Amino acid sequence: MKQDNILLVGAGGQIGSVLTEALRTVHGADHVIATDLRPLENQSGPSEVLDALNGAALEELVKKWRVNQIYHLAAILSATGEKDPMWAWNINMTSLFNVLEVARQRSLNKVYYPSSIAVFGREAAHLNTPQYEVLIPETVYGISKVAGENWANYYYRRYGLDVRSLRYPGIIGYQSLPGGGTTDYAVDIYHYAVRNQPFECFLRADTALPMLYMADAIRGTIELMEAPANRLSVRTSYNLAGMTFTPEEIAASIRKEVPDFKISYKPDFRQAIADSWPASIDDSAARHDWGWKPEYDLDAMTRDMLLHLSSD
Ligand code: NAD
Ligand code: AKB
Repeated sequence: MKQDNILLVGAGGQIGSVLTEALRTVHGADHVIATDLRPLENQSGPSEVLDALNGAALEELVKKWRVNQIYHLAAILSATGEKDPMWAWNINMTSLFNVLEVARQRSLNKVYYPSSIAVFGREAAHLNTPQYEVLIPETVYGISKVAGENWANYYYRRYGLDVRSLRYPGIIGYQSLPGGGTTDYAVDIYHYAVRNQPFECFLRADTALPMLYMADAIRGTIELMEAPANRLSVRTSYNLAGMTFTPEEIAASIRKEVPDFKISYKPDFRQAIADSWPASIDDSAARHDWGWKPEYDLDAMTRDMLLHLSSD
């Protein structure tokens, strides 16, 4: 069997840094090339500097490393994107087109492109949001993800390019810090808890959002990418669920381990973004097609987060 050479774009981010190491374990460290805007430190395999807006530079790296799969993780997330919508749109779309075009022109095997629960807006069902639902997002980030999912589907149908995608909920992990999203509070809160500091939450106490532990997100991503192509019925992006909780519920879960933990609430502009997103999503298509099943619930995640952050 031909050895895969995998290039990650945006490998220095919250998910990319963890996914890079997981892919190196599966495919061999020398066959996973991590790239980002700035030099990446503490790498166990090759890394390069790449601005994904530069399609020629991306193609050079694909040739240099004989790449046959790209994981495209670079994006401007929901909260940062609202500060400069045209800049965010340009980065999210131009980088995607550069990845899709080099993959098409050089006949790469597979492309991974994460989407988000940000594709949904207030018109979508708030609870158990279906796979096929009206998509009227209210952030430039969500608009770019709806467009991106449709371009993924277009490249699959028109050119036969094997693009695969998951609509991640908010991802929570101890290994890395989040990069400008609306769900970031659910990572930050654990860092305050292990330092015994009170936490001020930028969302209201009762704001329920879909979330997923990093270990599940990484396993799900690799399982999707390894699934036989003929099992995949969704070529836009699969809904992926793990758990749902509010800020007051995650604080209560932390209090089971850190009884004195204190939280206060000061909602800002991110509240409106969160209010436009579902509280929970239906991932039965992912479960049916390629066997998706999350392992962590809120309390299991809290124990694991606090264990790892306390030992740092
Ligand atoms: P992040 O912001 O932590 O990391 C993104 C990385 O992309 C950063 O390291 C950044 O330097 C890099 N980047 C930005 N512009 C670039 C460019 N022009 N060229 C090359 N690299 C560039 O994001 P993340 O949380 O790791 O998310 C990864 C992907 O997963 C994104 O597409 C995001 O939309 C998606 N996603 C993430 C979450 C989550 O909760 N983290 C949820 C849903 C979807
Ligand atoms: C964000 O909050 O922007 C991301 C996401 C859910 O896409 N974490």
